Amino acid sequence: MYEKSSEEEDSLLDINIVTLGETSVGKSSLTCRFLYGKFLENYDETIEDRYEMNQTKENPKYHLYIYDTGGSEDLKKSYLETWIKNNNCFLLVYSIDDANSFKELKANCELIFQIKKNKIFSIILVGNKCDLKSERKVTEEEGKKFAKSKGILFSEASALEDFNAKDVFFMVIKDYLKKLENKKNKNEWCSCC
Ligand SMILES: Nc1nc2c(ncn2[C@@H]2O[C@H](COP(=O)(O)OP(=O)(O)OP(=O)(O)O)[C@@H](O)[C@H]2O)c(=O)[nH]1
Ligand SMILES: [Mg+2]
Repeated sequence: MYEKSSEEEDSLLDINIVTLGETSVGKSSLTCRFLYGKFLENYDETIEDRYEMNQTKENPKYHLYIYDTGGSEDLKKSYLETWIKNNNCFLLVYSIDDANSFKELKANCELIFQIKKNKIFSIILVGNKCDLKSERKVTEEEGKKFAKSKGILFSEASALEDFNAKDVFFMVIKDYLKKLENKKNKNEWCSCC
């Protein structure tokens, strides 16, 4: 286990990723792929699971927290705004065989922009279950077009086939770190803000 010095401890950054999306779209399956490299065979409805990723020598710069949320209406009614307020990276997950799961995410995306306003945050739209080719209801183009219109990242993925499942987490982390770096550079050059 990599031991941090007290100086490093102070300078560590918190990256809080939250998975959002309708029930059964594969939020927990993607999370499990990212954390453990495994596919969840049995469906188990989530309420809220919190994971903390151990620091490694290769990744000593940030604390990574993942909040895997449940997609039920009751949970979202009670907690959606809190999940948005408390986190800075968002994995908006829909399932490519479920048009409604894509439609619902559009509203969630708007809400993130409203709540986070001028704060630094990053969003990736994830079209999961892209292995279900014959059951596809949402085209890749539709996902890309919506993401482009909002200036957010986009990727299709399959937790089952381990296709882009880990990459979607790395993409959102990288984008968030880039935004923080840009802000820092801007502040160093501009004395008025
Ligand atoms: N074919 C296919 N099935 C998947 C994939 N990802 C998840 N599933 C299946 O979809 C079902 C729901 O997956 P979960 O990961 O539990 O979904 P969730 O979004 O966490 O659901 P809630 O916790 O209820 O909000 C399970 O039966 C998974 O095995 C995928 O990439 N492809
Ligand atoms: Mg779940």
